[in-house]
Amino acid sequence: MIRALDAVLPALLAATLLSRSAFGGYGMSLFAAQTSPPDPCYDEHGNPRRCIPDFVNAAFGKEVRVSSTCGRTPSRYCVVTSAEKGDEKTRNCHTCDASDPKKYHPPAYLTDLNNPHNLTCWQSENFIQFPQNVTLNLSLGKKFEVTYVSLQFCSPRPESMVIYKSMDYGKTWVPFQFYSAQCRKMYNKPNRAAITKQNEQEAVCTDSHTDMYPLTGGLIAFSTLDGRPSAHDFDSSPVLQDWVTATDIKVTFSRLHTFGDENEDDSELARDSYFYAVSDLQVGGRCKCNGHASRCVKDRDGSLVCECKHNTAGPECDRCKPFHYDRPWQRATAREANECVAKKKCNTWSETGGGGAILRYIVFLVAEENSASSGQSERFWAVVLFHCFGYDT
Ligand SMILES: [Ca+2]
Repeated sequence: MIRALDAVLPALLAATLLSRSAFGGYGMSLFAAQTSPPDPCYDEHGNPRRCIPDFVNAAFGKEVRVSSTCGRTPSRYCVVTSAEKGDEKTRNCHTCDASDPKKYHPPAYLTDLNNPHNLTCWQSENFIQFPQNVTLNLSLGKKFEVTYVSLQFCSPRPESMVIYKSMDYGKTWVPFQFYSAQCRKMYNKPNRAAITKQNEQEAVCTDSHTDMYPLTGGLIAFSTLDGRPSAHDFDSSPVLQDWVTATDIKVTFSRLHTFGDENEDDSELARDSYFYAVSDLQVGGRCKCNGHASRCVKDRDGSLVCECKHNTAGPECDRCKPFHYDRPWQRATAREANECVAKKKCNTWSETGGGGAILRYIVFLVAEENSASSGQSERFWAVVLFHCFGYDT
């Protein structure tokens, strides 16, 4: 470390001297320009343009509420390790113990750092089989535009499962996607139904990714726009903009895959081999700001909100900020920022330089009204004054 610093320091010093001699007194402003990058919501001329927050895994580090986790009382579970179909099954048994960090499989392992060389798996209790289910519930804290939901399994993938979304913080849920080896029987849905312009906002069922193999490491990835006709014209499809919007994601594991041995003689061993285990739950998407913010930040209450630009306001920049109602709010598109604008009348006052004089006159009037203590007109002028100050800020 010290040796590295020895090598770096002279280089830094030389670079500093060089920049001073080359740029004279402008060394600091050059540095300042580097530390405050240009606002992506405005172009180089200061004109508003669409801006969007970075693409993130919105599940990362978040708490997932699950309906079942193994090891509340230490319990045996067994992993079937035959590599290929038709091979003789071998089972290796272990203990799940929620009080032992070496043997626990808590829900936090669903959204921790996913290191492929050291997988950490959440695991359910054994043999919670249909009609009982196991649910994973994730709150994103605000509206996101979700591109995909993915699960990487440590156990075999479920025989049947559903991904749901909520747009109202978990009050109501709609299905995003059904997965089942038997779509009709489990969910009364046709297998792999076509999505047309008429049903773009409908969840479909598929039997892909429902095979029992691989016994570990299988993936389920649901892409919200995949196969939906208006996806290529997302900007002008309110239906799909709505479809990808979610505040919460819920996954329901409906049915376990089994080898059909759970009712045989050694059923206990078999049943201890069937559970759901997931190493990584991801929700890929962007904080939803309707094209009017380039990032989301925590507000004073610790809630995630858009950092709204273009004279917009609200958690999703979904309305115009006060005194900027001259035209209706609109989502920004690639072509048009659709910024909110102040009412023209007051703009004109400011632009012509008359605003100041008029405001001074209003202040005078208000003062006079105050001294006259005429309640009604005093309120009226206060409103006008408030209005025009608002426009000027
Ligand atoms: Ca993990």
